[in-house]
Amino acid sequence: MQAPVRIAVTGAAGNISYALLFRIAAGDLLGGEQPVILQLLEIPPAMEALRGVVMELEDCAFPLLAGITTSDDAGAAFADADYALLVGSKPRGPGMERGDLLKDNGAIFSGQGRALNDHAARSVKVLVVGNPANTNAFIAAANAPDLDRSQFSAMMRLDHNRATAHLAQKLGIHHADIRKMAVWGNHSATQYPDISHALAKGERARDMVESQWLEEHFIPAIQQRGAAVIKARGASSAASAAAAAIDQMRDWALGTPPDDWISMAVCSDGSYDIEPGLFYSFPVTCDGGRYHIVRDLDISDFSRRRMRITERELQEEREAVKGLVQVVQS
Ligand code: NAX
Repeated sequence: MQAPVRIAVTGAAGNISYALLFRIAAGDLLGGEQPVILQLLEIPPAMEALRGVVMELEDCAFPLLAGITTSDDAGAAFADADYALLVGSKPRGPGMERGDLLKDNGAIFSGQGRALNDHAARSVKVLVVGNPANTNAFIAAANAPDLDRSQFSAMMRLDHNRATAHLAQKLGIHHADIRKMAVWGNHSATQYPDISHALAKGERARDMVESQWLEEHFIPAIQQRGAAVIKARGASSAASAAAAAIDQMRDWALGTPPDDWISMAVCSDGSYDIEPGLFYSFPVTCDGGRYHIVRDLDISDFSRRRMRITERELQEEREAVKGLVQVVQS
């Protein structure tokens, strides 16, 4: 057996974690040979609920689960962590403005960025799930000066998986037969799910669908899918979000399949003329534990307009938290 790796999860008593932790402990993230230690972070009012989750994890007697720690202190939860999944965040309360939500979560993620900087393994990979995920990743990375920004990403895999499944349904094929889906930008209703480069059984998917379906059905359906799940289920996506978190972190750590890519929000290096420094979703390939933004894709005017809209939203979000990031950095 290999030495255990340490996986920190925040918001560990929440809905997504209730699906996520059991799959990590079962070996779905890093494979059936890799023991894991779960380091769980919660806020004090949720520690009792977390105790119940830990009891259930123990009751599963997972062969790969080598230990569990719980804490309400980010430094303790991130100590020597090889992977960190930042799921916990403050939900939008009644009458709360989007700007307030950005600021409240900004405070959480700046503190967690500092704690990762000071306590995590130097090679830690950090996946931000908690919303607003892209800007939270931007804040956490900005507060971790000793870590590289390429060690942070925000989750876009749920959007990517939704888009892949939706296109496959339209074409009447299995979703495994779709490759090279791309979702650009922010994890929000401005995201741009893009089938321009997608292949369906190796053929150009764009040639198989009508423009009207694309513009009036596909793009809005993916942008609004989270809201549709809430409307139907009375609660936000949890199991599918956990599955996407596993998919994104696993592919980042172990590599993307040959001849395919995934969508991942990472620190922009200026590719596709997206402002450097924003945490923007690009198509990426991964190998050796690193991601590489896919280069030189042809971008139509139709796509460019949509990529700009979601970039502008990220710029606005960054403006809303600017003071906080500057204060923390100074
Ligand atoms: P829940 O409200 O069920 O759980 C969140 C948990 O985080 C709670 O147990 C809470 O006590 C904890 N928490 C709050 N502040 C914390 C802090 N400072 N440190 C540690 N833990 C803290 O939400 P859940 O349904 O699990 O969703 C979690 C987050 O994922 C939300 O922000 C949600 O909006 C976001 N999502 C992101 C998605 C994405 O694709 N990026 C999709 C699914 C989901 O909507």
